[in-house]
Amino acid sequence: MGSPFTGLAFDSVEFASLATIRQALETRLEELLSDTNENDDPVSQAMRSSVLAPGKRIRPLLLMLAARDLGCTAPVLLDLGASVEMIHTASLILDDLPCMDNASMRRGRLTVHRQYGEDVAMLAVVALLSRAFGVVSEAAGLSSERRALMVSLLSQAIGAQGLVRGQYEDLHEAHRPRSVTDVMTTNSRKTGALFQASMRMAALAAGADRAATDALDRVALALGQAYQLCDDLSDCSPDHGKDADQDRDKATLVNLLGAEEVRRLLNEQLEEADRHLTIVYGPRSALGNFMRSLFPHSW
Ligand code: GRG
Repeated sequence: MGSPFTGLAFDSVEFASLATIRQALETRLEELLSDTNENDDPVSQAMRSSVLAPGKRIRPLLLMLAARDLGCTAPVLLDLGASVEMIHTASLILDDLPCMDNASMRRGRLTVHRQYGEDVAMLAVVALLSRAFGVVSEAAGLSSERRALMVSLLSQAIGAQGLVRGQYEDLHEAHRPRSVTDVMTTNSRKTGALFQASMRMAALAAGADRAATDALDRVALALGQAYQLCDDLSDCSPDHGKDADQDRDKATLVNLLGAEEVRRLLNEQLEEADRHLTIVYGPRSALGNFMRSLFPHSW
């Protein structure tokens, strides 16, 4: 297996640009998904092609920048980031299936089930989740207690009260009349949960104290809300690689409140995220810059 931070000595990560960190993550993802000689079967191909397709890598970058700016530059950050990206990609593959959003395009490519069939797509989801948990449980340089805590965080973020519940609500309740609070709770489960797990993993990896961990929690949840609000407005880093107009008949906040009010709520969430970020890192941080880059029309 290759070096955990191929092409980049990790102590230089302290000063590395976002582009360099992103590239190191891509390389690590490739390594982690190609580490046996027997991975030319359709499921392995589907895993690689979906994960290595051009995603924005928001969750791993949040994790890596949050930990690095707390003083942790351990190579294991790449593995933790890669595992979160595998879980996120698994959720996208499942979300795209005919029984869910029935999407044909994702990340600029045909969705996995369109390319490989539904059976392969579902098996790739299971295998990606399994690979992600394997990577975290074997992560070098972390105590077994921290590894176990991270596995537990991820399992809760995905599980019946996390992404899974958010997805269920989205599928079964979004076409009925809903309150603003209900929509925001679903958004938090669909998006906030994995942002939060990423930030908590960063805090654990860096050995952050309670105050910093709590502040990062608040950042993650506000960011999750902001990201969904922005998505509703189709206003942030537009993902041209997926099917358009999937939300037309849904109880989104734009449909419930109108675009102007949603813009106000968006600014409120971004201010909340910024306030808590400043508590941890001060007014100028790489994480803050990255966060702002996700909302180009809102700063
Ligand atoms: C198998 C982990 C797992 C979960 C099962 C299917 C499901 C439950 C959850 C899906 C929830 C879902 C689709 C949430 C949307 C999250 C979201 C904001 C997706 C878009 O994320 P971006 O913009 O996409 O970061 P890229 O492609 O850039 O990574």
